[in-house]
Amino acid sequence: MNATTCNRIEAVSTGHAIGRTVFAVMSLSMLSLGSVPRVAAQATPSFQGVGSLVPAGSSSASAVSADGLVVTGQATAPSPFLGAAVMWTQAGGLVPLLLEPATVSDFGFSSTGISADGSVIVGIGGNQQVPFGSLPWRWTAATGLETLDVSAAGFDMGSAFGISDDGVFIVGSLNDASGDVAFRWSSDGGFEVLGDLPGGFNGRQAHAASINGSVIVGTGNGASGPQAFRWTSADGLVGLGTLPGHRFSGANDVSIDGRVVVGTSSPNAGLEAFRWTAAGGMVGLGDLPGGTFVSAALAVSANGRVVAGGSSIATTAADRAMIWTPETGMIDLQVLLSDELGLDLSGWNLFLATGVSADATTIVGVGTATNDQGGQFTQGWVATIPPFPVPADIDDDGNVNLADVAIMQNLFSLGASADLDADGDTDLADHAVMAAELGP
Ligand SMILES: [Ca+2]
Ligand SMILES: [Ca+2]
Ligand SMILES: [Ca+2]
Repeated sequence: MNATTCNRIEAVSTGHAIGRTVFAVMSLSMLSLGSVPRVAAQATPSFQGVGSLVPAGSSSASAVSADGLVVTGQATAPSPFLGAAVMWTQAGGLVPLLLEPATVSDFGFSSTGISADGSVIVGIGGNQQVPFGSLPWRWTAATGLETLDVSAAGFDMGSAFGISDDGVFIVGSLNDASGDVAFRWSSDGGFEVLGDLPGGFNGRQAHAASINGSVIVGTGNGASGPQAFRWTSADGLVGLGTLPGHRFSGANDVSIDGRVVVGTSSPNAGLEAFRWTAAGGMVGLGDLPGGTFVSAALAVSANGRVVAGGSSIATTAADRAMIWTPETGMIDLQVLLSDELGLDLSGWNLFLATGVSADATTIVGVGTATNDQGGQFTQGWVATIPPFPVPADIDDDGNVNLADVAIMQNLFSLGASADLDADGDTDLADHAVMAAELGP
């Protein structure tokens, strides 16, 4: 929302005609934006494995573009390579992303993040340059896979864990004998070290960034150990604490507007997924029935309302992919896909959801599939589901008011879902719903 719109909304924030007036303001503002185009959600639910690069090879999916059409991950690579980062599309299938000229890799390459438009992929790689460690890398169609020059920042090794939606800022950690620092990197600005929380030991990692890299989340050093942080240039690293009674936490993803952070919190052993907002603090997301009490949040939709990860149903580990929304709580994704949406998942066990598209109608992850010989092998997968409705009370504070309007308008301007009528797009009809909820 621009300042003018903001002021106008504040100026009409009292009185009987609030809903109608705000709606009028929003409508004008939206028309001036030219109705940000959004790729409509795939109408038909679907599920498929991403396959493998070599016979009987394994694969995994780690992230997906905003429109759900480009998936990245890693896979067993053709000899002499061990593991390759991969890109998957419906038309192109699984394609390896390799250093050019290709170099035999001692440890393999894996991807961790993808820009909103799918044009930039980042990850972690080891090769003969770094025989005992890893380097952050960046891939585009134009440049191929290139490692970032960590020596320019005075370090030996590093890892890229994520990228801003606009593809400009890569985030991760830089490592040397003295420990790790969290960084953000851009081609214009190079490496920028993000600092640390007060106290603690080494181990700082930036894991994800908001749309333009202005908010970065990850794991820093609290006085009692690893702690989730949220970084802005104005405030630096700010610790997000832990769930009550816990000691450790880590943040794994952030909404497009930087408002919602998800991750895991831990007492000592075990984990619980959390969702954090400035207003509500850190809230535990629970656990799927069965097994032990274990859950982890790895990804969040652009609007911060759909969380993806894993939880335990039978063992002591996260052995089943889950998604969570404020309205539904934690859902067993395999049950949703097979029992409720009627998809054929025979032979599959989905054990982790690792990424979601902007509107969370595409979900990617890792599971085990059964091959022709009846053996189990690890494989990445892509599922599409209908959109979850977004309530007018977007910030879940129990009231529909101008704070929700502001969030909705900001999400809309950023191209994220504020799909209040759950028809797969965000447009004036959704703003009409909001206006009606605001009341006369
Ligand atoms: Ca459980
Ligand atoms: Ca609200
Ligand atoms: Ca809609």
